[in-house]
Amino acid sequence: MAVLLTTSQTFIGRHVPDLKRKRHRSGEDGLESKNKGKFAKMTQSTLMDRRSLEVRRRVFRAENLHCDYFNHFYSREEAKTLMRDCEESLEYFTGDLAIVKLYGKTIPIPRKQVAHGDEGLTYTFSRVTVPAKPWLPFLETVRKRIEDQTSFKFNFVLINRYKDGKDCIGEHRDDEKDLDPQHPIASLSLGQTRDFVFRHKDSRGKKKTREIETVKIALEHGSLLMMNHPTNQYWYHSLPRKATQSGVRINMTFRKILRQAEDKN
Ligand SMILES: O=C(O)CCC(=O)C(=O)O
Repeated sequence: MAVLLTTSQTFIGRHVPDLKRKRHRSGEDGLESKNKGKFAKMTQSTLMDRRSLEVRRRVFRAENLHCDYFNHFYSREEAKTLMRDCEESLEYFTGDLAIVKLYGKTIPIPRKQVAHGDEGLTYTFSRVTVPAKPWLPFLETVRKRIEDQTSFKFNFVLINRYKDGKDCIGEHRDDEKDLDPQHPIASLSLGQTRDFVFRHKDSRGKKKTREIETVKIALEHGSLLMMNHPTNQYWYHSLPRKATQSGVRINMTFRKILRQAEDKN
C-alpha cells in the first residue's frame, strides 16, 4: 500500500476553492485563493475551533494519477440527511440492469446500482447499457453543490449501494467511450468508510510489466474524491470486499456522458 500525499490543506467555510482555477505550478491549491487573505491571520486553534466548518483537501499523486480528496465535503449531519434521502427515494435497477457480462457470462452485481441524469443519456459499461432515470430534486441539489465548488459540469450520476462489507466492485477503469475522457469523475461517499484501491495498468496480474505501488484511500462519510484526467486511463480502481464491515455505504459518481455519437469519435 502506498499513498503519495503531496499536500494537506485546511479550508474554512463551506466553499471549496475552485479546483480548476486555483491549481498552480507547485501542484498545491487553495490557500492562494481569496480565503488566504481572509484567514491567514487565524491561529491554528481558531481553525480547530471551527472544525464543523472545515473542509480538508488531500492531494493524491502518483505516475499519471491525479486525485483530490475532501473528507468533509458534506458535514456529518448533512451527509446523514443525504443518506436518508437515498434510502427513502432511490429505486435501484433490477433484472438485466443489475448484471455485468464478463467472459461471455452474465453475473449479478454484488451491490445495487441505479443511474440518474439528463434526458436520453445512457452509459454502457461491462457490456450493459444503463439508461438515466430523471434527476430527483435532492440529486440535483448535490450535483449543483459539486458543480459550484469544482466548476465542472456533470450530466449523469451512477449510484452504487453496498449493503455491507460483503458487497464490492471489482477492478475496472472508467474509460468507456461514452465518457468525456478529459473530464473528472466526482465521487461522493456516504455511510460506512471503505477502502478504495487504485492499481496501475502495468502492475496487474500475470501480464504485470512493472512494480508500481497501489494507492489506497479510505473514503469517509460525506467525502468527495475527484478523479482527474488522466487517472482513469492508467489506473484501475476497486472497492474490495471487507467482510468485517457491517454498515451500508452509498456512492455517487457524477460523470460527463458524451451525448452525440460523433462526440465519441
Ligand atoms: O463505490 C465506489 O466508491 C466506487 C464506484 C465505482 O468504482 C464506479 O462507480 O465506477
